[in-house]
Amino acid sequence: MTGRILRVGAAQLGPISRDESRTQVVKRLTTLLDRAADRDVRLVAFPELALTTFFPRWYTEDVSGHDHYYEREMPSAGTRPLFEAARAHGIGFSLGYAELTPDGHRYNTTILVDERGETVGRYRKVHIPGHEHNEPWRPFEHLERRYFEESDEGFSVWRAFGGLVGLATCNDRRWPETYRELGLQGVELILIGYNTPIHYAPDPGQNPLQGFHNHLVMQAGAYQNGTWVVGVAKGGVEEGVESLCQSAIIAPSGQIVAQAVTTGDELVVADCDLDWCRHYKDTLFDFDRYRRPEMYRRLSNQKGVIEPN
Ligand code: ING
Repeated sequence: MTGRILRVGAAQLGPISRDESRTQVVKRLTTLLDRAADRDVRLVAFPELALTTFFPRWYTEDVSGHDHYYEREMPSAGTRPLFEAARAHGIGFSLGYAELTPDGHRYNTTILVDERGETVGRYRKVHIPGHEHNEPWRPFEHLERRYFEESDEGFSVWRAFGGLVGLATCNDRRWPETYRELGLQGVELILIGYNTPIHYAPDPGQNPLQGFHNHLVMQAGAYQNGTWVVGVAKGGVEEGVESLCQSAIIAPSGQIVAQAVTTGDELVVADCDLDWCRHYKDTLFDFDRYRRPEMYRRLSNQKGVIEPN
């Protein structure tokens, strides 16, 4: 490869228990950063909600019942050691966490931090899956729609690490709109953290397909937009809930070039040639030449299905 090579690490996390402290978790994150430094990695992607257990699996009467899982400032005393370790190594990172804003808004947030330890981007999750109210019939809940607001800030791409980097989170990866919104900004690398339970209560028939669907959507998104995609899990059996791992680094061709082989803390590394994107952006997916937005009016004007009469 002769282009702009960016060595990327997907820092997969195994389970985080409900009472694991920020200090204990940050120690795990800095250990993965140390491993990344040993392998000359320049950018590390951490999962969604990487500082705590996936707390939306439990219902609380008062929405503020989980507020101790949120960050009111970033970095904070508990997370500053992560920023300091990254800066010391000269490594950038993305980090997913629960954000509680000073005016009381709750978001499922991911930040992009450069090699100097400066936050260069922030993304708040757009597609919030699951349900809003207590559904005790489930073996575990998926109350993201109770504990996080849908972001109205949309999808952004930042110039960083010698390329064009975008962020998305978990359920976002299942929606083609996510990748195209980033693709129309020229994105060359999309970092996506996820927490995905294997059991899908509304349709358990999907359970054996979780791994297939996980890679399917990210490989499609990569190929159809000529971009690298890094999917990084927090998985394993977390508080009794089996969650998908299979973190993967996917090339603009849609090929998986590296993937996790464990269900624990694991660093998956690949050399991402950002110039590889041009092979697709300048040919098959030359958007300016081939797209027909005047034919796609439904895509941005219609929410649900409207069938013909
Ligand atoms: N998790 C899940 C995801 O989209 C989910 C929600 C679980 C969807 C299982 C389908 C099956 O991967 C988050 N956090 O969005």
